Amino acid sequence: MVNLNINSPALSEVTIFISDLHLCASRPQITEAFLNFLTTQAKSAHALYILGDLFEYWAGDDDIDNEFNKQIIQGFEALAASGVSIYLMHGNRDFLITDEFCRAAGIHLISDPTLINLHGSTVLLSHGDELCTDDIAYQQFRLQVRNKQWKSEFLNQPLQARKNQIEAIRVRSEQEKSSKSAQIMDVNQDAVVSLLKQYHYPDLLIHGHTHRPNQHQLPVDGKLITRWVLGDWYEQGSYLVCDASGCRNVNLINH
Ligand code: LP5
Ligand code: MN
Repeated sequence: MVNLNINSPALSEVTIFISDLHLCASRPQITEAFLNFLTTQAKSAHALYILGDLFEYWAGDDDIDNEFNKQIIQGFEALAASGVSIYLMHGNRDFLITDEFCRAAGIHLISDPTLINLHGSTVLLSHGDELCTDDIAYQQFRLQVRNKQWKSEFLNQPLQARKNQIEAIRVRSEQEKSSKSAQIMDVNQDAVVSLLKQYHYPDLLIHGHTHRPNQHQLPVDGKLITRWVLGDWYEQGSYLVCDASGCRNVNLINH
């Protein structure tokens, strides 16, 4: 079990959770909204948690010199220098991020799932893709690409060759998604319950991936557990903000 020894925030402090930003050079408005978010809302937080899919895709840490990526890294560096703790979890798009990127950006890489303590509540964090167990084709793909040897062989190829392969997989993924039902691409209730039991019934579960921002109440063995689902940043930025009195989803305007 991954149980992170992260300092719980003081009573007056807020913690922010985001995921599924899918940042890329071809969506400049979202990039601008995100860089602006880092200097405003995120800057006033105790900690910022990014629960996966920060980037549209990540082909390897040797891409940190890319102009677009540099801009994002600088945004994080400034936020970290201002005293905000930044935590990043892998998503299905950017699980090839490793220490080099995190060091440059001043980010702490955390495992999926990670359990934290927030004002006395236990909070389980996950990207959420592993909970979509009805999506058999995706879970098989996931098993293959998360394999250590497979990753190392993939990373041994030139950067551009990797990007070309990822683009091809993106096309295939979009084709396959168009014939999958919405239900197949959502989390499986049994998988959620099993994870919550494994982590000893946390008060909250926060995840992204499904792009269905919502708050669900789930009774598990007599305990009512809240499952927060984070929104994506395709059309509009959004974040979950938690303080000692609770959590709420906030949409960003004006990007
Ligand atoms: O991301 P999202 O939400 O759009 O879709 C996901 C699942 N798709 C993926 C694929 C990623 O979007 C693209 C790859 C990311 C880069 C990873 C870097 C390193 C890997 C490099 C590999 C060479 O995760 C999608 C889910 C959906 O979430 C909802 O949960 O349904 O899953 C799929 O669509 C997967 C397909 O069902 C199976 C794909 C088989 C591809 C086989 C490879 C084909 C040959 C490629 C040529 C080189
Ligand atoms: Mn995802």
